[in-house]
Amino acid sequence: MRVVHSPTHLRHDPGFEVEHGLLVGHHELPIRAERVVQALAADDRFVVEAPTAWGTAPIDAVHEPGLGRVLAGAWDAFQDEVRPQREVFPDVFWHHGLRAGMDAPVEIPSVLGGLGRWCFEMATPLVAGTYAAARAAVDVALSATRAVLDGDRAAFAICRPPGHHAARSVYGGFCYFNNAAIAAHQAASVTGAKVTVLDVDYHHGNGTQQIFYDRADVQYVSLHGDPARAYPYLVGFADETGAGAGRGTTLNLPLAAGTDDDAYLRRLGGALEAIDAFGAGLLVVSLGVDTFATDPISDLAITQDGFERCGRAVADLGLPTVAMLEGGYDLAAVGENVRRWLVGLNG
Ligand code: OKP
Ligand code: ZN
Repeated sequence: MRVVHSPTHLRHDPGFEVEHGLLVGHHELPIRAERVVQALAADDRFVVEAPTAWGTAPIDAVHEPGLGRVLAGAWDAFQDEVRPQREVFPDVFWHHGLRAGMDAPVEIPSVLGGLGRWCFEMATPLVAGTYAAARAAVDVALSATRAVLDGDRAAFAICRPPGHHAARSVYGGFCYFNNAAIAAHQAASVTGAKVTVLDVDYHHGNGTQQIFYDRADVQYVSLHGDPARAYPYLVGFADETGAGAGRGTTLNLPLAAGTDDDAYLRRLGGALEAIDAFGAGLLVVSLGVDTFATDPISDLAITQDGFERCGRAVADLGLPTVAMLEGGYDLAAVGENVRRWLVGLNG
C-alpha cells in the first residue's frame, strides 16, 4: 500500500493549548506523525512516498478563501501588530450572538479580530510553520487520493496537522484545512461519482459534516464519543442527518464511554450497511486512533486487534479507499495502532 508523507509537518510544533480552562502541553505533536511513518516504513507491505504539489485551488473549492488568507498571514501580522510571540491565538470569538440582528462589519481591521472571525476555540495555535505544514497536509491527502483514483485499491495519507474539525469558514480543534473534505470534494469533482467520508476518529468531524451537510453526492458517516459528553459538544448528535438536497446523507453514531471492540464493531457494521446502500465510487476514511483504550484525551476502549478488525471490515466493502490520519495521542502506541488498522484494510 502506498503511504504519502511529507517532513514539512515538522514545522508545525505547537507548545500548548487551553484545555478546560487550563494551559497544558499540546497533544498534537510532531512525534505523532514520525511514529506513524516509522511503524509503516518498517513493514514491507507499505511504501512511503513524497507528495506532489497541488496549489491552493482545491483548498479554495472547499473553504472560504479568507480562511487561507488568515492562516497564511496572521502569524506575521501578529508579530508586527501585537508583539513578537511564538504562538498566536485569538482572544475573542465571533459568536453568532455577538452581532445578532446586525450586518457583518464591512472589514475587520485588526489581526486579533481576524483571528476571532476565523477560529472557534483555544487549542489551535498558529506557529511560524503552521501554514506550510497545513498546506503540505493537503498535498499529502490529494496525492494519496490521486493514487487511488489511478487504480490503487487503497492508500494512506499521513496528514498532519489533522483536518476534520475545520469547517468551510472556521478553523479549530487542532485542524486548519480539512484534508479529507478537500480530497473528497476534489475526487467528486473530477470523477463525477459519489464519495463517502467515513470518520472513525474519537471526535465528531464537525467540519467535514458542515462542508457536506447539504450535498447529495457526498455522504458523511461518523462513529464518535457522544457530544453529550465529548468534544466538540455542539455538533455530532444522532438527529443531524443532512439538509436540503443532502437530507439523509449524514449519519452520526454517538458512542458511550468505555465502548469496547465488540460493541464498536457492531456499530461499525451498521455504518458500513449505510455506506454500501449509498453507492459511492470512492471511500475516504478519516482515520483517528484516539479511540484507543489508553488515549490520553478520549474514553473508548478499542484495542490493537480491534483496529485490525475495523480495517478488515472496511476493506470488505470492496470500495477504492484512501485513509487519512486524524487524531491519536497515545504517543507510545499511535504508530502501531495505525499500522494495525491499515494491515486490516490491506486485506
Ligand atoms: C482533534 B482530533 C477535551 C479538549 C479537546 C481539542 C480536541 C481536538 C481533537 N479534552 N481539545 O479530532 O483528534
Ligand atoms: Zn480526535
